[in-house]
Amino acid sequence: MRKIYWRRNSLTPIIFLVLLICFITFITTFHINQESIISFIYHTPNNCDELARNSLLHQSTIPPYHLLIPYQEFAMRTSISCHSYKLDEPKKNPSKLHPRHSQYLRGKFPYIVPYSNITFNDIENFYTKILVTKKNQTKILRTSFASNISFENVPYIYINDMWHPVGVISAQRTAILIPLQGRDFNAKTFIFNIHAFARRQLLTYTILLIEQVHPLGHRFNKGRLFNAGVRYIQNQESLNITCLILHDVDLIPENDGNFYTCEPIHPKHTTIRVQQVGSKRGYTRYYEFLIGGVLLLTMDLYKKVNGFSNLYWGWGGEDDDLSLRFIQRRICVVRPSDGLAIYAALPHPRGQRNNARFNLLTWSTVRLDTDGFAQIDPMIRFVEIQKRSTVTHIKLDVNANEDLYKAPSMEEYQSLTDQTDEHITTTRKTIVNNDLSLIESTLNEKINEVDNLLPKVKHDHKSNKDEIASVTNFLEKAIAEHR
Ligand code: BGN
Repeated sequence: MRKIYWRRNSLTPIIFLVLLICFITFITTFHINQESIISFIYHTPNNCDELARNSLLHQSTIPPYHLLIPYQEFAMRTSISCHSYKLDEPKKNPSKLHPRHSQYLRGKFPYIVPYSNITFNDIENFYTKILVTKKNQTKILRTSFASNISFENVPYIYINDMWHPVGVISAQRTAILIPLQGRDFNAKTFIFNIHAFARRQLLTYTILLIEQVHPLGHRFNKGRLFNAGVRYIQNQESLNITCLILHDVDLIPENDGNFYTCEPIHPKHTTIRVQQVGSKRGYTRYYEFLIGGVLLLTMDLYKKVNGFSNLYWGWGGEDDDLSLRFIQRRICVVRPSDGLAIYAALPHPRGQRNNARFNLLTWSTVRLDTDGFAQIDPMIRFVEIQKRSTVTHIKLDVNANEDLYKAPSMEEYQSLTDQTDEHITTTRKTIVNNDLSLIESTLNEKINEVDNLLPKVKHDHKSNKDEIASVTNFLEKAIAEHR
């Protein structure tokens, strides 16, 4: 009886085993092939001379297991929005004050555009002398650099490189980082206004202007400036900064309800609606998933995505690159409500656009660990650090060690862009074609195998049936005889 039972079921495990082996072979072959195709394409330079000359390519050692993110896709969604997330609204805590409990908040607040002759000394004097000596000043002030100033005189004190509200411990220790090249007037207007704004929110804060003084011209590298600024803050351990505010120099926040506090586990983007100073066209909204302009995040988050890429020279893209880094690390971005996140934009000439940005963005997530904050040190040189209480002015060479980290000229960039464009297109085609033909040939192989196997299985099946019949016959006979 035992024998019959075993034979009756012998077919199912065999077929199952054969199919399993086929499946495993198929999956393994497919993956190995795909990896080796991609790594072959990206690890092998087309032209060795070109590779040696061009450090940009040098740094793009692209591992084989990342997806390409085509421009059309990320333009639609460069960040993940945490739609259901409610911004932190802590209750009043006497030991650590959140700005929402400040008695100085005034809602939408008019910014000041000073006369163009304003100097950094004027700003320093204003906040450390003029304003401080006018106790509880709320009436209008006239100065040589602006008229009708009605900033509130919030009691503040400057200790150990940070501004502290008197008698209050703020919830966070904040650094406002402003990268720039030239744009002096924007910087002075910004600093003049942001102190008043930060004070109405009772922040404990410091302000850093991070200026690129070398190289000059259109080769502005905002990513390197931010990375350098964050490194500076990290090195000043006594500052003990818990919240980084990455701020464009031309944007002035207009509503006190736009709290300059970091959320504990999400980056916060606050530039939702922007109006040009003096324009009658009202506020414009940028694309939904922009994170450029003003971004607030903790040091931990900054390190988690390895900060900014160091490869974006000229205008545009570095912020979208950071977005992609958040996506890669599964971090979503939060935003305050539209009514609060409003800014005035100061006028300035437009920077030279970076034609290579689309291609750089395509490979962004692939470079995450090898191009960013952790790699910044050899690329920068602190030229000068000028400390005032109202601003620490850091002047930087962001292209130090040129041999290693040479930035291509605009012409080199253009040719690189053209070359890379073509390169990407052919690469994608090759991958797709290879995948398709691989799938097709593997399938054909499997079909052949099954075809070959079928007669044997049929034959086995028939002989099994015969054997079962003869044994059953034998048993039936035996039983009958026994009776
Ligand atoms: C985008 C720029 C950003 C910039 C915003 C707002 C690019 C990359 C291709 C989509 N991005 O278009 O860098 O902050 O405009 O000005 O150009």
